[in-house]
Amino acid sequence: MFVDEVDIRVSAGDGGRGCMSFRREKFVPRGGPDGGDGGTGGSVYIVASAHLNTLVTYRFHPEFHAARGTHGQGSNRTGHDGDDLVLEVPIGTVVYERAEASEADPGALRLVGDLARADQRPLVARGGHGGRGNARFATSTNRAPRRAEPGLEGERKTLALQLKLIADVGLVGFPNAGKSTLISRVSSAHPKIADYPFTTLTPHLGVVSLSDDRSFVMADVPGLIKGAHAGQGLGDRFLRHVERTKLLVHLVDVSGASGRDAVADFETIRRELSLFDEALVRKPQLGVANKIDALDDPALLPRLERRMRDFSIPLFPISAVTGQGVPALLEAIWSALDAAKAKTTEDALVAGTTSFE
Ligand SMILES: Nc1nc2c(ncn2[C@@H]2O[C@H](COP(=O)(O)OP(=O)(O)OP(=O)(O)O)[C@@H](O)[C@H]2O)c(=O)[nH]1
Ligand SMILES: [Mg+2]
Repeated sequence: MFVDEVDIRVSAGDGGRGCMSFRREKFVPRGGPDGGDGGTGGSVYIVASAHLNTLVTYRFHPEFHAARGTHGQGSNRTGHDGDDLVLEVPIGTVVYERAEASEADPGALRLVGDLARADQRPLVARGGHGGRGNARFATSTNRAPRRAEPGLEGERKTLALQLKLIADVGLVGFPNAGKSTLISRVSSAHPKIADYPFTTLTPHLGVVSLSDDRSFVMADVPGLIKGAHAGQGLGDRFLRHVERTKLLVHLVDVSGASGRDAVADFETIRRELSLFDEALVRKPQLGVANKIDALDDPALLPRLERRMRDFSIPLFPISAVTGQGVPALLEAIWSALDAAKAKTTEDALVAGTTSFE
């Protein structure tokens, strides 16, 4: 089960109580104060782990508590600190804190951390400090303080976790365009393929290997239709998985079997992408005319090519079923990725930063 959005509640441990106690010793009539401090409560951390690829475990288990600090004791014994709690999430998870929600308002989100790299580990709820024991309150004028503090409460938070897959290339297009057929041909990913729309209900990642140890990760994103940004079809909820890709591959069905015009399909999807986020259409893009084995209007290809050229998008005719044109497409994807990487590096240099990846 693929789960890419979930709310969880985390509570850090409360601090232990400070102790009030006085020394009792044989032959010492009045011992001084010896109440120890309470221990600190455990904190909650979230860590990005390469071993996970969905948030599904949190769907069924959304409440987490770190251990509390134990209370201080006599003879100046400090309470034990509570153990921290570390929750693992897949790399690519974005962690938000949700403001107090009400029935009408689901609560505004504040970004806590974007876990794009393994082992990033933000603190999400801090454990409470332990209270001070009465030994701490002794002064020259008050040698027998009858005062100790309670521990402080640990932080309690509602977090919204959102997974954004990390792929180099995102495949976008209408349902039935052949996205899943292509990814299963070029990688070992095997999403369901069938001759009806919305076959693929969740994103799939595939590693595409080329000669000379070159490889990249491709994401098959469930089909988009007109009105996706307003929730039509599966809506645009999966589009955030292509937000981080360096390149979009826009697949269009040119077989004519859909009964729609391929050029209009291209324009529709482009519009849906820009309505979701203008930055998506500014990404480098490649166009793919799929199903050329079943092309019945030869005039369609030049027409589509011309329209894509208006946006500087090159067009690659392929058949995901027979494999025709696929090697050339993969090489073009590789070159475009290379160019995109070089550009990121250049931008980073221009911006004067030295820490680019
Ligand atoms: N003739 C022909 N049929 C193809 C080609 N590529 C895909 N198909 C067929 O088109 C249908 C849809 O393919 P899918 O790969 O499931 O399409 P999709 O884009 O993943 O569709 P959704 O998951 O619904 O968004 C299947 O019946 C495929 O066999 C092709 O190159 N030529
Ligand atoms: Mg599919």
